[in-house]
Amino acid sequence: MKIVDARVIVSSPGRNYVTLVIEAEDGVIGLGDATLNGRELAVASYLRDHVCPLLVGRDARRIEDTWQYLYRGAYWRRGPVTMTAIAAVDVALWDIKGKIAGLPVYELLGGAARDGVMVYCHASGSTLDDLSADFQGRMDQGYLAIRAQAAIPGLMKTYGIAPTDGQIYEPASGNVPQQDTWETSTYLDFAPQVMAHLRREFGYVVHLLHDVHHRLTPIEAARLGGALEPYRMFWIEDPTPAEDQSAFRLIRQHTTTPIAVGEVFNSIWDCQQLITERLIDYIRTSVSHTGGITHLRRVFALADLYGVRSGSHGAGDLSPIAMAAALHVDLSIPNFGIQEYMGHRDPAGELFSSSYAFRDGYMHPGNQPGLGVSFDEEAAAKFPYEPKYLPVNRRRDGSMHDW
Ligand code: GCO
Ligand code: MG
Repeated sequence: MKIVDARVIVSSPGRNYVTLVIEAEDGVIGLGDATLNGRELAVASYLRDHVCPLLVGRDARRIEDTWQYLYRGAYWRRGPVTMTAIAAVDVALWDIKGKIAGLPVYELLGGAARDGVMVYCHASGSTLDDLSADFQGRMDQGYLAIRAQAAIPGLMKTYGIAPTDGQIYEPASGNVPQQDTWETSTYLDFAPQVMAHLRREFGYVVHLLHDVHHRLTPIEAARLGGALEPYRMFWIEDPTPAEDQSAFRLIRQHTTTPIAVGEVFNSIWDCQQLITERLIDYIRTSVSHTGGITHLRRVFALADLYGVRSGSHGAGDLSPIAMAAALHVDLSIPNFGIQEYMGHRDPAGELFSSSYAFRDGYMHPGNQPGLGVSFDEEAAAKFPYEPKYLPVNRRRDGSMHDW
């Protein structure tokens, strides 16, 4: 079954999504998510200019060979742009394979290893009272695990806090990223107070998570982990910039708070040391930024050998196609841990429809052949690309701080 067309659609129904549509003979369509938040057009060009022309005429059934062809065949390997592009092709080909077989993708991956996939959502607030209200609302919706972030007193703006008008917290529109201020000492004093507050108000019935967004040094992360131990966190996420993998040895020596890392990783090599030295508890690599279903399964298989569980990134910048693909993988692997789920806001629903569903804290990808997602190209044309960026961080002295 030959690929007859491969096209890239960049749309902005509220936020930017890059969608790869692969068309095989007999009109079978496969969808892949190629969204790289804030760098969308780089992946679109990589696909349009360098990958799509190579796909036409290839056998759509040969997923592994196509993956190897795009990865080994390119002199310049890895990196977020390349691996997001390969991911989109890979996921689209799994979608096609499922449709040809008449089976949901998780059946092709070995079948369901669990009945549902536990997901965590976000709760945030500009004050602790706002956070409590949001947290309560999430518990009422049935979530069993909640990531909590609160605005740090004294800082102009804290990333990850949704405005109270119900809007999302990013991305800002415009040609230049918004600038936030960061002050580690204030954060380190405040974060344990936030978790103490939530445990006091809501007890220990739901799992509590927190994202540090790569802001700390290893010894600061060790201090945070220690300070949070009484609140029995499910995890702290991205405590330090993780390209320095050996730094996690130091964090590990000081705390039993579980650690999750990996949403910005693109390949198994980025997390090899973290996994094989058991320096983390959850690996957060995602289907759309880590080379697709084919490569993500390899990462999770390595993690399984070392007792590390999956905890894939699933923020709103990953389109419903990526979300569906993640759920098929999550359902089928032995070492699933948890899946992030932020959901998608209208008008995204005018473009994407999906068969996955949430109930009582768990999600299921549905049983439609393939991924179970459809994409309306005509509707997408109504929402052209808009430049949107994540904010940047400077310290009070004006120097740039880590993301
Ligand atoms: C998360 C993430 C997001 C990212 C965003 C970047 O854990 O959900 O850290 O908040 O910042 O997905 O594109
Ligand atoms: Mg994160």
